Amino acid sequence: MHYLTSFSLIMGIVGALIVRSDCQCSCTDIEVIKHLLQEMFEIKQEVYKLRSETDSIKVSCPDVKWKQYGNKCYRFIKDPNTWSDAKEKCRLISGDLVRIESKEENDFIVANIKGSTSGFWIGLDDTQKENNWQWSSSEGTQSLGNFLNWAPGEPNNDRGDEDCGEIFAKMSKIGKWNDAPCSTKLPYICEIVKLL
Ligand SMILES: [Ca+2]
Ligand SMILES: [Ca+2]
Ligand SMILES: [Ca+2]
Repeated sequence: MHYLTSFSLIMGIVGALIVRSDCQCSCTDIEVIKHLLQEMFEIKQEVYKLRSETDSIKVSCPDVKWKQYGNKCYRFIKDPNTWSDAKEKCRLISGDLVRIESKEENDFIVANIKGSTSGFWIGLDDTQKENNWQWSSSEGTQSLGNFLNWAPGEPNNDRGDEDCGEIFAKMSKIGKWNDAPCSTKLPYICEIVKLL
C-alpha cells in the first residue's frame, strides 16, 4: 500500500542519515524521531481508513431517471405540461422546477436538452408582480441570484401575457431563457436540491 511504501522510504532515509552522520544525535534524539515517525504512520493509517469509510457513504438520486450533477438531482421530462402543472408534477416526485444558479448548472442543462425541438420550463415566474422575476421553490419564492441568462430582448412579456420562464433548446439560442405564456405546454426540468 502507498502509505506503507512511504513509511518504509522515510525510515530508510532516516536510517541512512543516522549511519552517515558523525553520531551528532544522541540516542534520545533518535528515539524521539522514531517515535514521531511511528505517530505519523499511525495518523496516516487513520486518514486512509476514514477516507475509505467516507467513500462508502454514497448519496445518490432516487432512481436512474434522475441525473446527478454535483450534489443535486435533475429530471428532464419531455411530457408537455403547463408551467403550473409541471411545477406540481415536480413536487409530486419530491423535487421542484429547476432553479438555475450558475453558468455551470446552465451548461449541464444545455448538455441534456440538446436536440430537443422545444424549450423546457424552469422555475422562474413573474406571476405575483409583472417583471419581478422569482424562482419558485417548495420553501417559498426566492429572488433572482447573480446568474441571469435571458435571451437578447427577453423577458419581453409579449402580448402582456408572458409570466413563466423557459430555457430554449433550439440551437441558435440554446441555454438562453425566455418568458412565455404559462398556459403553453412544454417539457420541464425538475431538480432535487438535497440528495437522498
Ligand atoms: Ca439549482
Ligand atoms: Ca410577465
Ligand atoms: Ca418572451
